[in-house]
Amino acid sequence: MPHLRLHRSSRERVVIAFISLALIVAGVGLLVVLPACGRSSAPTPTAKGAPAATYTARGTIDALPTPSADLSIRHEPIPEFKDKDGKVIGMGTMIMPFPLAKGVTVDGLAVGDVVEFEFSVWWEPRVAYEVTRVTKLPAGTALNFGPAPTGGR
Ligand SMILES: [Cu+2]
Repeated sequence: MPHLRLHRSSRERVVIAFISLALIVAGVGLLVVLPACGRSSAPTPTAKGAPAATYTARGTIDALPTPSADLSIRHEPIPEFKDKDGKVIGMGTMIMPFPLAKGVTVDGLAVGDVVEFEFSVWWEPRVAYEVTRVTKLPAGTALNFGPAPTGGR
């Protein structure tokens, strides 16, 4: 009976199609679930504890952050800057990368802008800086990039 045989095989095709569909759905489900698990177990970026110190400084925006580079600021001397042991060593003018603390944005800032900013320092487990606030100062605000007045070495 060619007709019956045809009927059977088309029913088999339907069953195979359903099994394939089920496997595809299961596969896609795994792909969706696995990265979500990976994301939730990722280490938090701010597992550093309380900062050793926080400073306020002024400078100009040298470069805005990109996916591969931090915000870069040319800052005035920071005479009160302390080393790992708490000794005041000061920090002279430099162009320095500043990772942004969570929630801090540079919206409205452009290269060359004069800013006042606050940043925290950690020495443990390794030296790290994070900008916690960036405030734009009026254009033309005079900065002094002179040598650091420090008691440092
Ligand atoms: Cu610096």
